[in-house]
Amino acid sequence: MSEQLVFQPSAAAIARTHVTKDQYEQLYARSVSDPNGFWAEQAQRIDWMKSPTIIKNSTFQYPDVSIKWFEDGVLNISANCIDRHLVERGDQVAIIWEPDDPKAEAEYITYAKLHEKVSRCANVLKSLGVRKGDRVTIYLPMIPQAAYAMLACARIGAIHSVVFGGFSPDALAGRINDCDSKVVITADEGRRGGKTVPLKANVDKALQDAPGVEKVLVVHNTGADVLMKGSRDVWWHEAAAGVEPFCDPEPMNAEDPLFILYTSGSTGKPKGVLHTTGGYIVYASLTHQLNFDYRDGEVYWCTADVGWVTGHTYIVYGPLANGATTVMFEGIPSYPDVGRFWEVVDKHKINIFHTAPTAIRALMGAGTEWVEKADLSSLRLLGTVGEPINPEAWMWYHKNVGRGRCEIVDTWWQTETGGVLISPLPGAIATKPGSATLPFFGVEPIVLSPEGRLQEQTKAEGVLAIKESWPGQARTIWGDHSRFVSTYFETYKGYYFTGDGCRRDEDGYYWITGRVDDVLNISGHRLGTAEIESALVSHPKVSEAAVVGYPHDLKGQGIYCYVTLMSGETSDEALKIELRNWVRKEIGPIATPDLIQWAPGLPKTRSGKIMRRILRKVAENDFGSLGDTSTLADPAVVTDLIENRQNR
Ligand code: 6R9
Repeated sequence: MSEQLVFQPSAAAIARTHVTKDQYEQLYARSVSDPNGFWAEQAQRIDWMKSPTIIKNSTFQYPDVSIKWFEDGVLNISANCIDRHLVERGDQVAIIWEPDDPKAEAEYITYAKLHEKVSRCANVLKSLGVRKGDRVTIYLPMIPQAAYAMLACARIGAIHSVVFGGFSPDALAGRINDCDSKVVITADEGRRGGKTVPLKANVDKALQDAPGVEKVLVVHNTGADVLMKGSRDVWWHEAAAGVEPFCDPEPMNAEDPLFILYTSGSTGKPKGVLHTTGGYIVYASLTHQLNFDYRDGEVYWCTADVGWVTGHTYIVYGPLANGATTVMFEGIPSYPDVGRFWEVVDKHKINIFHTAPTAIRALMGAGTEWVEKADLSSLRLLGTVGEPINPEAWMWYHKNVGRGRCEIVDTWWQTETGGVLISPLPGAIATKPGSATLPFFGVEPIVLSPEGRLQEQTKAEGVLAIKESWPGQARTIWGDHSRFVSTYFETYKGYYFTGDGCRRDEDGYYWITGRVDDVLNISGHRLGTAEIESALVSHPKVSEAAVVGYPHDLKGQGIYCYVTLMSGETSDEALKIELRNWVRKEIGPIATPDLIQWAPGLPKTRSGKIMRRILRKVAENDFGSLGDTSTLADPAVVTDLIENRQNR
């Protein structure tokens, strides 16, 4: 599809926009030339207990990287997301909860109710011994208690670490131990797509390897019979009934930690990305308002899970800071049928709908009759996030879901960036299918050659880096600042390196081409090849494994595993199934291998390094251009790999 396809903002979008095209250009120029002035003004959208006088104090200078914003400001995020709305919109719905089962009752939680629920949870956490600065792991399904728990932590100054409910007990234990959580919040079970997920049983298993946990707070969700361990396990509803329905928000310094979120990197175990208070909430609320052109009274639905950063910033913190009505959906797009998203849009009269390209591609494959059946006239704007969107999926979304009327907002960002960095502002920026378009205020993207040369001409291709700090950015990796510095600031000194490749076209538009490191993006979920490899080699029959991504029609990328077995083991279908299940058990279902190839040997350099470039090419079926193979220790290995490739 042509890059020349350009969609100008609709007249309706122009008429209502918070930011016009001219204002975007002027404000953008100001935001980068005078960050202190620009962000001092933007900070006023937040209620501060003490206003900040120092705005930006950040340097990307290697190795002394230090990121601080609003550092003498004092505030509480829970008060900003709840209390300050009570006078004007106590009776307005803050959260609409749509259950997995369409026949079950939806819940409408007003800001007044949210205040009570969060306060009670905060008091329960205090009664369990949680103090400011303590870590609390949240392992919950998409139920309102997930938002209550996050906000309750923020209210008392505890640092939450939300772990996606699809992760295995092992993965959960690793994350609990890494940040030393004393308290875990979970549910008896979760529900998803008509199935149940044994969350409490998973926690029980995880805690065998996480002895530091003292208390487990359990939501009574499905009513399943679960084991409650005497002094350790506490029912949420019982504890909440016994505490006061109000709790003073703790004064927090702008740079006090708000949350840790584990995400995959190219090497080693997942990193605990740390976000702090002031800069994060200013950035989350501003980007939520401007990227979606959010107005009071609109119903906004982001289909992400709170276990990912999108759920943090664009289901909970950004929308609630703006006094929005935000939808939490417990289910999946295909249950009970592939019309579910559109039914929910119709049912709750959604104005702004935000989802991932992988969901769009899957629903596109299901045919247009599902979309046509529903009344989608409430929709005004459609967002996408999580991975590059192919122009075909963009066009399908625009034509069939948006019926040609809705702005499409492709938002590029990362767990580490806290909020959107590149995205069209509706009503201001023309869109091109497949491009995330232009940077947000204060964001200075640059394109570097892989060797690190700055590409100064507008039209350029290379790796994407960011020149200067913005308020929403992660401050460090929990317990490992040197890993933070080496991961993001060492390869291209003086810049934040995103790990993504990109093109910049003649209009300065950014086209993200995907990761250039060993991070996979499977249906919008981030996974490190190293994590999957280490799960595979922990199986007693596996001697070596190398994992790469390959193009996958629905998932964007699929997981391709090359596995070398211990000598004497039989390479058969039964073992492939066993290994697939093994990885699911070790990490979780999202990491299930798509293709496994038995590899008697892996292509290695003479110094023993696996040549992943070759493995990627074979997995992509592109072995005509393997590049330089002269450093291979044993070239015959490659012939075998090509003959036995799985992705034909
Ligand atoms: C928010 C989120 C980050 C990685 C990122 C990039 C990919 C996200 C994208 C996109 C192209 C978009 N990504 N949004 N690629 N266009 N609109 O997804 O965070 O889970 O940390 O993933 O996802 O590769 O580097 P996270």
